[in-house]
Amino acid sequence: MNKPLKLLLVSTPVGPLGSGLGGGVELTVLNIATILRQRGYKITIVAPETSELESFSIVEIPGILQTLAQTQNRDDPVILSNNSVLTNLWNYAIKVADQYDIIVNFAYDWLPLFLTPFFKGKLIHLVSMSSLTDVMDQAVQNTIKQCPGSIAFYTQTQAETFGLKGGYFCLSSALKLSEYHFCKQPKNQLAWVGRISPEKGLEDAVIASARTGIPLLIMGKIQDQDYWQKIIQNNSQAPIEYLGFLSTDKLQEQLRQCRALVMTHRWIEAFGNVAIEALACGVPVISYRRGGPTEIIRDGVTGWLVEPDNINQLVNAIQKIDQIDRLACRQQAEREYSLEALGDRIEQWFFQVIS
Ligand code: HBI
Repeated sequence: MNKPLKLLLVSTPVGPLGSGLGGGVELTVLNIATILRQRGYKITIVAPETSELESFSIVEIPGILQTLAQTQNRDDPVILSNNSVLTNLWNYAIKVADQYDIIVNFAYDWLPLFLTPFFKGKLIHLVSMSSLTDVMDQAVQNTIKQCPGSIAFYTQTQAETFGLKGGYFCLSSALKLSEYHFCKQPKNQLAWVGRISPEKGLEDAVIASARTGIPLLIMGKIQDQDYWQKIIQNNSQAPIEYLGFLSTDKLQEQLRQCRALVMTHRWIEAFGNVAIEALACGVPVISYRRGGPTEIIRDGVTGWLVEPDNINQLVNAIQKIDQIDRLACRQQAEREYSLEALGDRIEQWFFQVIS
């Protein structure tokens, strides 16, 4: 590589980096920035004000946070409030675009997708969720038609929810394996990790915990307080413990001591970063056979995939979790989800786009 490429990473407008509001995409931005800086790229991150991301300096942009796409109806119009941080983020990107070789968008929003053709082939997108609204589906399809290869998804399953046949890239995901420590002998407890919001289906894991009598550690940001309160009221006997939204180190410290991670999502999870965090600690994953986790978990080898929304099958899988070899879980993470593997996939994508 002659001179190092200059990259601008434009973060999600739903919350500052480090707040947990951005869910899995916060970890994705950090991992991509980390591996590419290691490979000599010049990284600039632009994100809502008060964002923090380890040692990365961030261009902080003010404005009203964007409505969560997963709370919208399928036929909702595009929302762009006055002084929207999304608009402000992209006004900034337009202003500085000529200083960068590649601009990577992490927002699941109409505006950056619509702008793609005006950025002369240097604006590319990681779409962070499955299909949710007609207006986003249309924007994704148009962008791929006008600028083939400019969109990447985490998984094939996720891409298919947009009715796509090709013209896109699948990045999968990754994590810093050195931050996750293998645990051979767990305590008699289960883990549930994620944004506490209706699309994540926490109530099913709580009911499974009550039925098996195995304590359930719950970790993640409470995004929908009413939803959380309802779960507590409806399951007062369940042996659950809420540990809050934890840093990666504190999260893995708790997660590694669990017999399994339970994934009970209602929606088609685009990937499921929490699944590879569990595998990296040697924790098997029990998940609904829906979305990204179906491409991560080796059924019967590194966890169990069960019929979606079937709590009986969830309970059965929990009761046979000891059949899974915890070391095999860690080894899968090392093979498929290292930062190096992600770095290779990202560079493949970049070179496809640049050439
Ligand atoms: N909603 N409108 C919108 N834009 C985003 O970028 C967005 C979102 N909802 C959730 C989200 N991003 C992140 O939590 C992803 O990691 C899923």
